[in-house]
Amino acid sequence: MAANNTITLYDLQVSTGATISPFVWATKFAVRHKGFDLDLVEGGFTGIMERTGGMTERLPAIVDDGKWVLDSWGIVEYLDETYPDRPMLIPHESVAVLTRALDSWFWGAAVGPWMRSYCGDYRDVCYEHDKEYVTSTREVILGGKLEELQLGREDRLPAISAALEPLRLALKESDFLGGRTPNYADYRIIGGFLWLASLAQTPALAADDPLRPWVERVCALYHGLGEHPGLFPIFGLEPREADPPLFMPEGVMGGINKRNTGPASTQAETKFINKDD
Ligand SMILES: N[C@@H](CCC(=O)N[C@@H](CS)C(=O)NCC(=O)O)C(=O)O
Repeated sequence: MAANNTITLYDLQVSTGATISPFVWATKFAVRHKGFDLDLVEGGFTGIMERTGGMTERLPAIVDDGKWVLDSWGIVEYLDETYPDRPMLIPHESVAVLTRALDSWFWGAAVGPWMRSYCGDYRDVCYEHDKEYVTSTREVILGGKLEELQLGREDRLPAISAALEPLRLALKESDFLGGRTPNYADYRIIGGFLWLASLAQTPALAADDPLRPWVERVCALYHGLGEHPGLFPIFGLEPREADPPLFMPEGVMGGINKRNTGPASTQAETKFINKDD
């Protein structure tokens, strides 16, 4: 049992003091969801091995009453297995399956493309002593000079915003991805938004993006866990004339949101299919 109801978490921060790692963000929320207090061990990208006494070169890692647990997903499994009497992060096995799918889609649709649009900012916001390491490793991963790769991002950001429609649709009728209350799916996805907010020098999403209330709702949890003063605004992208819509207007939604309530509800669609205008 966590001593003093507190779990130690190794953080991964930038020069503003904000957490950068999406996995660490998700883990911060996960620990608080279980009702534990956080004891943060601060630090940046270099020196993780030294800080953790050789336990890991990747973060997050937690220490619960002397027990080390590595990996964000491993930590969630550990917390639910060890503390089943506290609120569950994965309240049903289907949440694990669907969260894996959602997370994978979100990285492909948003986090990856945002990384290529903000990789210079990512390096610039790091601690001075981390910049050389972050530049050399990320230039290998991304295959180019960071400041060159992010050039022209204003042409790419609208399409990344538009690609988030499945998330907007999921949250249209629900306060959280967990339904009436949040679960690990919310924390996993907010991790990506907070990662962006830790570094973005220009907004990525429209000020009136329908996702904004959910982002703000999750960030406000646990006494404003996601409202660190070092974060930058991610809402406020101004669409240019030739840009595609940053999000779909109300009513233009398919899939589960388009309910068949009888022939009257499908009349317009049937006319369209039969081309009889
Ligand atoms: N599968 C791991 C991934 C953790 C990971 O890649 N963390 C990154 C930060 S986002 C890290 O520690 N990077 C250290 C480095 O780049 O040297 C998890 O989910 O915890």
